[in-house]
Amino acid sequence: MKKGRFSLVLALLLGVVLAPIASAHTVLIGSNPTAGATVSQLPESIVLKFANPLLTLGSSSVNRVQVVDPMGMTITSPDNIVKGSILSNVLQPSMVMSGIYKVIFRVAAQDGHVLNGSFSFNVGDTKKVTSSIKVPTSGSVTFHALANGKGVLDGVGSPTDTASGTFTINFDNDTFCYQITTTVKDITAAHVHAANQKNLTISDEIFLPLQLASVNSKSAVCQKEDGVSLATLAANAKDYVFMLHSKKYPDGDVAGVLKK
Ligand SMILES: [Cu+2]
Repeated sequence: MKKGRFSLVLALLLGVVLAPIASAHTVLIGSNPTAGATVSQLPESIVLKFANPLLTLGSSSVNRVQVVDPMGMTITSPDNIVKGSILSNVLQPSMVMSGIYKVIFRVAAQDGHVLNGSFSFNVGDTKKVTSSIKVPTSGSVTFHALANGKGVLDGVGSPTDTASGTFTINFDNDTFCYQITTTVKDITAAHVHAANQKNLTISDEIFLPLQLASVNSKSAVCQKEDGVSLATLAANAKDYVFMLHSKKYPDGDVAGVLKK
């Protein structure tokens, strides 16, 4: 093969291989509210703008955005609206509070490439926000929790089961380590949920998933989490519960508030 022709073939091959990769990565180029912004009021909707048009498959939702309020409650609606490169969702907060709101999104570009991402914005006065958004860069904090069936919303959990857990947030490496001891049998899932003690509600949304390997194990299990989530949990631990779900009590067998 002549050199010129070889280059042409090579260029064609590279073109075929590289072109999809180059165009596959769509990126978030803007949002309202913008990432890290402090806004005085919660807007009526969250709007994300991407570099490329998003994939739509009829009415099925492949593009999603979720906004989680400072209590860990999801306030986005089930309807994700896509118009070209813009994804939006109308916010439906049951109550508006100041603090850190987390935005989590998952979108697909038209070639099917999936982009996951998250960011936070703050609602409230700047002073308050700077103190609440501060993520420690070192140190650790440990919480203990005793869980029982009465801790589950409306006390519908097990009348006899109990559990205790030790939870350590380590800001040196943004890890969440925990160990759970319990009498609960056939555990199906373990989570940390946001709990509003005032209204006695527990969010269905999982704030942090817990690994079942931590249950009745001899050593703690650790997982990496983002600093904002850990700082939120550390600052408002009493507003969070750990919950064990079982085959017998799928909506919650036992739950208990995190205490220092
Ligand atoms: Cu749960």
